[in-house]
Amino acid sequence: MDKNDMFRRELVDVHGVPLFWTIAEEWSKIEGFEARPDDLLISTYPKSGTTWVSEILDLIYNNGDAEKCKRDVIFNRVPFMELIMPGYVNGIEQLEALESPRLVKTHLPVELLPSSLWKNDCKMIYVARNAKDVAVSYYHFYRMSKMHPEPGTWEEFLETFMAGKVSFGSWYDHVKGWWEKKKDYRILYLFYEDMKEDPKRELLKILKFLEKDLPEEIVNKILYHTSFAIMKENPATNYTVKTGEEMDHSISPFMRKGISGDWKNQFTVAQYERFEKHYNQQMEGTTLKFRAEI
Ligand code: PPS
Repeated sequence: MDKNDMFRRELVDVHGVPLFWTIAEEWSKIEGFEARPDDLLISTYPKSGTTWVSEILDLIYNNGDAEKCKRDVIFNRVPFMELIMPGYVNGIEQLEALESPRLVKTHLPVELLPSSLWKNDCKMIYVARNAKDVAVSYYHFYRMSKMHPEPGTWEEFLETFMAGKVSFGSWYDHVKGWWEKKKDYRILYLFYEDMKEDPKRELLKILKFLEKDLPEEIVNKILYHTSFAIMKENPATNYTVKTGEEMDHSISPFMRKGISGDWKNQFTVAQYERFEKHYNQQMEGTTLKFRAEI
């Protein structure tokens, strides 16, 4: 397919959730994904720490062997389940070819998750990040990654984000949906801000959830290799192998800033006030609470 036909297209709704157009076209294949009981699902709304927690998990699965974790790029070690782009990638086929135990990445909201993942009672790790930092990170990602429609200005993008008209839909529905599912399934719900504040504490939570013990020395090694500075320089995690028609790192690198509270550099006071009002309406009644800075 001509790259001009593939990229910068309008999103297509699947059961009311806007998705990349080829994901919508291939939806029946994604719905039919066959989970295995020992799959570990890494679920996130985009730009919430997916790559970070994926690298942590691959290192855990490989007992902290950083060289082994450079065997391939992160999106081949932890395939993005629903990403089917003919001629580029097919997450379902990638996963079928992987040996167990598999690490599976998804950005799907709970209502769109293939049923076999629930039926097999797979363990799931969800990472959530505060909405304002996600909006900023997503805006810069829209600019550099051409599988998204053009973002427009920041002001325009922020409106699109608040309306849930971005790829994978409403942040509010996503984080609340997964929070509710936690009551009935084996879901470890983590926060990006907690990982920034105390990465060791959060890594130990992950190990407990996986019922895995690692010596202190390996834990420290994993923390070192998953710091932002190291992951930014690692070609197996920084997405720099994706270039040109897919991603333009000269517009904004995939590993951009890796901090909490960057929204303060992006939001005007008026945008902040409007956002907070809308946020409080959207998040009313939930026990889910976020920190917008640490
Ligand atoms: S994606 O495309 O949805 O899978 O992106 P995702 O990996 O979820 O999110 C990318 C943001 O996470 C930051 N990042 C990190 N922060 C801290 N530590 C580490 N190790 C780390 N790795 C990635 C990355 O920089 C993006 O955030 P921003 O705010 O844009 O810098």
